[in-house]
Amino acid sequence: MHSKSAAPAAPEIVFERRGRLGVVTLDRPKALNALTLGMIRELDPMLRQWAHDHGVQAVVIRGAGEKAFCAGGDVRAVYEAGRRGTDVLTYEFFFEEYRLNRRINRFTKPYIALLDGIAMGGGLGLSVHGRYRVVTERATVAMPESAIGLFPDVGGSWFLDRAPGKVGAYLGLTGARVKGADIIYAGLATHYVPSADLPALLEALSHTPPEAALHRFAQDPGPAPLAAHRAQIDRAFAPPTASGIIAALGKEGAWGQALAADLAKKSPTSLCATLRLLQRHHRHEIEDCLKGEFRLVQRFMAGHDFYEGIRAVLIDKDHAPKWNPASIEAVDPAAIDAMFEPLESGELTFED
Ligand code: QUE
Repeated sequence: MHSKSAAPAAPEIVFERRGRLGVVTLDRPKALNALTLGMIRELDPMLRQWAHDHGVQAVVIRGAGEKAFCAGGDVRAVYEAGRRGTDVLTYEFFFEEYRLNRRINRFTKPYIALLDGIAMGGGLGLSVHGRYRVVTERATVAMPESAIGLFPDVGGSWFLDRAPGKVGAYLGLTGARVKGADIIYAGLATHYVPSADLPALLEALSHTPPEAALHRFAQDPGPAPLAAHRAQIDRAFAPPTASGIIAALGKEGAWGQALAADLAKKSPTSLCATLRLLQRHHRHEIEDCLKGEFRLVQRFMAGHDFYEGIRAVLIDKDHAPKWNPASIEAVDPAAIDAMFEPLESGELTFED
């Protein structure tokens, strides 16, 4: 039978009103709530409407299921579209995702993300730009794109730049996964609340000013392990080139040598572009950051390493990508700078 089912397709994102709260639930738990273009196309207009709805005092966003807030963008769909040569998705997905990231960044009402599981890449783009980000003991946060031949986008050049010292460069280059206290230390979250208290927090948010509700439930996350490595991070990630950073890590004992070995597995183009991105966008506004990231992502979509990275990590899962260029020394710095040049057409713009 090919007749249409009477039941609508399962929604990927759910919107509810609870008192004066607008609640968003990312609802693809089997895919770790990875963000699809369809979800972006529902969330963006809902936020636009809620921004002007006097009955909505604040917005909460969370992920369905036990494991994830949002593991990232649906890069597998982008990969398949790009490989077929139908580049509308490789264009539209990032264009609309980055516009949504900027809408969240500029949202004038309290926007509260509940990070009770994995939040990576595109998942951070849906949370870090909001006014409040709550992490639990189950939160794991990372910008892991250098492993898939991409770079820390979704405003990464804005929010990693605002982390203390060289912590942003450390997170963006290595893709390090960080937990509770470190997430707050890096500026990526604002409050720590035990997972078991989230239902009560949500209830309080539905009838209490967000600041009061958050203050009532927030606990001390304990010491940040990252703080213990701050001096080493600031020294090792200070050099202006990727090869300089790897050499500096080699002089930071076992900790640094393990990180240098990690970095050697990442896409050389990704590492060089990430470093250049952070340098070029230092202290820039969100629109500038996203516009530059959009130029860069379009160059990555036209290149090699993104397709090889997705193949190695998400398709074949051999975790043995063959990067091209294969080494940092073989990456032409002029070619990296050329990736930031204006697009011939279709630059990222912001309308409202
Ligand atoms: C690096 C990444 C991503 C990744 C793995 C990496 C990423 C991403 C996903 C992902 C995970 C689960 C899914 C999905 C995508 O994995 O950005 O569709 O169901 O989105 O090592 O950057």
